[in-house]
Amino acid sequence: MRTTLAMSQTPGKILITGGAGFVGAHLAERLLHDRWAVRILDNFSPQVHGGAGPESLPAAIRKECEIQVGSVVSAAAMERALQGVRTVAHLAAAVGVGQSMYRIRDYCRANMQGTAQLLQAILQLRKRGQEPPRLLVASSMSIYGEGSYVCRGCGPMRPAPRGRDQLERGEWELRCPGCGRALASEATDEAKPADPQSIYAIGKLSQEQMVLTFARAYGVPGIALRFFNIYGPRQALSNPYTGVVAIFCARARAGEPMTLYEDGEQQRDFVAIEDVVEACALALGSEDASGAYNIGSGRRITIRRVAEEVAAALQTPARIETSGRYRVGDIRHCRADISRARKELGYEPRVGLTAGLRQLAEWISESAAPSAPVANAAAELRAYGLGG
Ligand code: UD2
Repeated sequence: MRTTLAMSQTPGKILITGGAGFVGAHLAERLLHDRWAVRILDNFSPQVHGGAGPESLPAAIRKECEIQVGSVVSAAAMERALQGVRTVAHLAAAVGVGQSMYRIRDYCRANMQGTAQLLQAILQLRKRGQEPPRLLVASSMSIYGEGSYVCRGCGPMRPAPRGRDQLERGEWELRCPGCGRALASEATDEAKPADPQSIYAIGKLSQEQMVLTFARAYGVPGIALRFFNIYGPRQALSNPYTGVVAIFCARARAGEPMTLYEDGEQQRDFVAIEDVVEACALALGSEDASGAYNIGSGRRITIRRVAEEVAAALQTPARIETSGRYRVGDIRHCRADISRARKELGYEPRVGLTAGLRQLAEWISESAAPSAPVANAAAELRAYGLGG
């Protein structure tokens, strides 16, 4: 049975770290609507915000949230941000998977050190009599590495990632180590052991484990939401290290081809920001949610199909190129098994990809969303020997 916070109860003050980011700002709007008092701590990283500050945030957030500009790695900023809060949604993170492989120190600092600072600051305030807050941390499907698979001959498989020689040969699918058959991908549930394949993913796994371990030790609820591939309005299109949907939109708008890595038949689980925010609100409103939950759509789609859907949503005759190139560390297929979130949080994704991309396209056409070319991210990966 699920227990939710009683409607008469005011939910109190929440701190959203990274509250000016894509997920954070959508969550802030939703929680304002649900009568939370929302405080944001964000460093307005230029890679995400293009040099803009709080003035660029939606009006409701500017008017109704308390916005503190600062970094999660600063003890003083963190302690200030935590004053009087009953709940923390820890979303602040550096989020470029490829970039994490050559800016290792920056990523460890923002993601691991930032989380350490959050937890340390909570203990500082506890010494002064403030109850430790409930904790929700943004985790990621990246912690799984490859998704779950099955071999028709040998049964369920959790294969090791593809080696560089396999990628060099252009053999994209995973094969059964026993009989050599191509493996079929299956939904991945939370019991799959973690197998992170990037510094970013190691950081996400550490954040999740740090928060859940801390929560258990100090007797507060701790929740990690493992987000799959999120997309939607206000995604930072100019950030070349963001996800494939943003990259495809930026390229199509700039009249450049959308480039498919590998053969374009790799599969992912794309989840609309609206569904992600609903999952967060459900988790925050639940009295007994704890531990890790997959948050995706539960549906698989190929990247080629995503490119076609983006072109249709933007109503552009965009070119789609199959490059045969690859990125070291990319997985082949991963889709969420969302049974646990369904059962324990009451989560039910509602926005299909076509409708979700239409919302994204509307935002792009209404706003002056920047359309920077994104070629440099791929070039940087190649310069470090991380792309083929
Ligand atoms: C990574 C993380 C995920 C999340 C996401 C944020 C992993 C396994 N997952 O997911 O947790 O943080 O990044 O964006 O690390 N692709 C193209 N053309 C392009 C760009 C990408 O074909 O121009 C392909 C890419 O090879 C991959 C798929 O699109 O197969 C998705 O790539 P992505 O970077 O959007 O996200 P993904 O799944 O690596």
